[in-house]
Amino acid sequence: MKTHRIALYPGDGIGTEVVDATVTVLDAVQQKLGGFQLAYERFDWGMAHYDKHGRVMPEDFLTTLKPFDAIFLGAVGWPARLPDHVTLVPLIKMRQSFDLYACVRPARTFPGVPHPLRSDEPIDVVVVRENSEGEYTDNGGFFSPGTPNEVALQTAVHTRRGVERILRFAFALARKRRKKLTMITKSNAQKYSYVLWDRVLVELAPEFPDVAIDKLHIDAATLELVRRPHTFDVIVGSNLFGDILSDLTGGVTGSLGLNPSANLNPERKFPSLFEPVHGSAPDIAGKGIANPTGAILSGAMMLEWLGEPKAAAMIRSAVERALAVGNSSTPDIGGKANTQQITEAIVKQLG
Ligand code: GGG
Repeated sequence: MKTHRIALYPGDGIGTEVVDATVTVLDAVQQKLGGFQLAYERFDWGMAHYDKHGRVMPEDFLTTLKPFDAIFLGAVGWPARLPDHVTLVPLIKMRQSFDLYACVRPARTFPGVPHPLRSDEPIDVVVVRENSEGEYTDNGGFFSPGTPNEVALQTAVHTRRGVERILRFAFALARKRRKKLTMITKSNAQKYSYVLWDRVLVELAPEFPDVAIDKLHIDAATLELVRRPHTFDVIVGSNLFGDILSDLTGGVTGSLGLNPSANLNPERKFPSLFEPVHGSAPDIAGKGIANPTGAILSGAMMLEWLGEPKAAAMIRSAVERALAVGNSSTPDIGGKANTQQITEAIVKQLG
């Protein structure tokens, strides 16, 4: 029987709650289907580690994680205690050191889940976010810190190799879906970095003649994703734009709590990382009302990646059925159920 080794990194706030819920569902699926096993190892990094050791993760954490088949993360951050730019470091380090350059963030509407838009057209989009460079490169510094003359410099890095590989990935994904790719830039104002994106898109397009291409600047994209989100299929953008747009696609489809994500190393040289799109939500942490759906669907993405498509499909259908019933919805999607109740409802729907 195939065993997949999973590193669990629950992190902070509701991260631990949604990871526990996901493990419950993953365990139920493996018991029902058989044929594979998940062997977890749990790492209590984040604020818990900081309290004991004065840092959010051990220095050698990447060496610890490298032998795993996949990493499953809950959420990071507790801004009242430590600045977010400190708690986010391990996540960015994993993405950059393990070359997890393709961040895949699907968002869709679900029958039974209200969303804030007037139109009832179903929405089904995937944001593909460049995940290894761009605006999240650790490249900058302060000059004369704390003085009236202070200068902060932060330089984004966009390499031809980085842009080309993420566009190829997005084209290939669009080809498997509704064959429509929208690239987001701000090349009218950022005349070097995003002009490179424009050029590479034109160069690659002939390789994908069956994929219809559209381009939008980030400002227009935010407007159009509210006005006509159902017309989008695959959206590709830089690290920062992908991060922003995937919160928006979460918002227009009902709740960020529903959205999964995969941080992939498509060449499989390193373990890929799976996490809900949402953060640690300190305001509701410990109350037992977090929506675990985004994390559970991230678990489905992980199983698909690990070569267990049947198990992944089983989870997706169970989530869909549980949400359609309605009485198992958490408060973020207008219901009264708690994390445990929606998790039990999903397990029940596994059939
Ligand atoms: N679920 C992971 C998490 O905590 N995300 C919060 C966040 O701010 N992430 C930033 C990013 O994805 O770059």
